[in-house]
Amino acid sequence: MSRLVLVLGDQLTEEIAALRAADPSQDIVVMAEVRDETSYVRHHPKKIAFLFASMRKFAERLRGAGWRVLYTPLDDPENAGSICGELLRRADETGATEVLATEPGEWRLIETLRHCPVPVALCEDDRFIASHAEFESWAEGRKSLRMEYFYREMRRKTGLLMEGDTPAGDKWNFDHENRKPAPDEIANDGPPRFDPDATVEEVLDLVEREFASNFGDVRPFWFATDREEARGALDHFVTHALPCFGDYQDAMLDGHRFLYHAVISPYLNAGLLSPLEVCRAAEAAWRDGRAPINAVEGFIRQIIGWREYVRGIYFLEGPDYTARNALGHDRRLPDFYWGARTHMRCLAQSVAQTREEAYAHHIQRLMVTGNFALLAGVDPAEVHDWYLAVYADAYEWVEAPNVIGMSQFADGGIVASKPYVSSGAYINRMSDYCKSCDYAVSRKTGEGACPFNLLYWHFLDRHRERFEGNPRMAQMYRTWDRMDEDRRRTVLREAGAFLDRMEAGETV
Ligand code: FAD
Ligand code: DLZ
Ligand code: SF4
Repeated sequence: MSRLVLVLGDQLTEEIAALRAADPSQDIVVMAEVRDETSYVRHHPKKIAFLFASMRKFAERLRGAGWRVLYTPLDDPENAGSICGELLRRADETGATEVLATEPGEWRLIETLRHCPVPVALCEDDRFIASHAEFESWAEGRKSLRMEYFYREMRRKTGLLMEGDTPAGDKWNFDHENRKPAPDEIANDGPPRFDPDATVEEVLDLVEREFASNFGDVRPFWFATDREEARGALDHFVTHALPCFGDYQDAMLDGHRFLYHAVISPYLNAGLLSPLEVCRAAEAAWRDGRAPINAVEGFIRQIIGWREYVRGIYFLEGPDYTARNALGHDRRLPDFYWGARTHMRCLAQSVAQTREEAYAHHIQRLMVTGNFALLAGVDPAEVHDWYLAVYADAYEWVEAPNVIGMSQFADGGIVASKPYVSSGAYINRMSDYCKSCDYAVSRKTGEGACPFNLLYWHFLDRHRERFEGNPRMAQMYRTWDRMDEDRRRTVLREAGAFLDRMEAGETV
């Protein structure tokens, strides 16, 4: 008796566990574009287009490799609208009584599959370096789950940048050489842009028709949509950007959206690239003298360190993680996150880029959009929904720990040892946004003062009880306490007035 093999939109590799466990001569692959998946948040049209085009091409690839594939496009009149609905329909059609699937990257869908009317056997998703059991055993009994120690385990496990038992270059972490302010010249034009072929064009038309009111531009569309193109994007990064990756990892420039970033997260997360192949390509560049150790170590740490670590946290913490709100924040997400006008250049730029590209790099996400939401006290659930919707690489397993944990401190300090908050000074040091902003970053109070300067102290003041005992924040509180009483009152009053105007829907 044949079985159905479910392949989800972010499981596009022949190495996915359910395919490895199945038999192409008997079992039938099911793939489906469904409303339930396109609507749990209002995804950016580029994200939907990227996934649908990549799914369609992957289905063809599987057919070419001898699989029977039942593929349901979104506009198929028979489309049941949900993954389980499609499984049931295909089970009726083929007489299959069981489904093999690879564990989804979101609790919501795991629960759905567990309660599907057709029995679903879930295989663990082993595209990651650490299994659930390994992460759990690393975490067990630790007072704090800091990424750095986990990362060292992953280095030992993979042998990446290791000379026997010793880290290459005699150090685990070269970050003190990284994170320079933005340079005047960027010697990289960004990722390669792939011209849409007929399959992609068809999907773009569909997405334009069906998701016209979602935030984001579907065209111009330039993402890779199959493995070969994604590999081309990786090779391009290693040659043209990796050598400077570490130095300018935290820089932001008005005219350069990608700087020296890889722009491969959509491909990694959807299965078009594997984390180990990416890291091996970077390591080879260092071994051959094509990229320095600070760049390569920093890059590999993002993948076998941060990426694996956040996934571990998501599954360790369980389905209620996204509902956490340790700081009790409850403000609405301001409309300028959805493109309404703002005078804050850093936010306007990061949001405009997000609308056009479905991409922003880490520091824009953490220190501009994330920083502002945290300082302003926005409800983390709203912040979470925004990030899950607007980035082409966003799936809950990776997005939630970054947003709820790292960026919004809503998990109470599991991921971050202190909140990632800064005044305008940090943004000014790392970017050129402030030069063309309506606000003055040098002004701390009064007409035209940078809102980040006001909100920074407002945040520290309102969360004093929680944070003043944190040794990493003691200096900030000492600085605040040294200000004279009048000045502190002015800062808090102006910050409050700014938040009131923002809530009232004024352009701020
Ligand atoms: P590069 O800067 O070139 O880094 C290389 C790779 O390292 C990335 O492709 C990514 O796979 C990995 N990586 C780097 N940092 C992280 C991290 N913190 N967590 C996981 N992987 C990491 N990443 C996502 O893949 N999906 C998300 O939904 C997502 N949401 C985020 C939300 C916030 C608030 C923050 C602060 C970060 C988020 N990140 C997310 C992490 C990071 O911003 C992106 O992975 C990165 O910007 C992707 O662009 P890139 O490929 O150019 O990355
Ligand atoms: C994100 C997404 C979207 C927009 N659409 C589909 C879809 O139509 N069919 C599908 O199989 N997967 C889709 N996905 C990816 C799933 O939402 C993803 O597998 C889960 O969020 C778990 O990571
Ligand atoms: Fe952003 Fe303030 Fe700089 Fe304007 S002055 S770009 S609001 S940090």
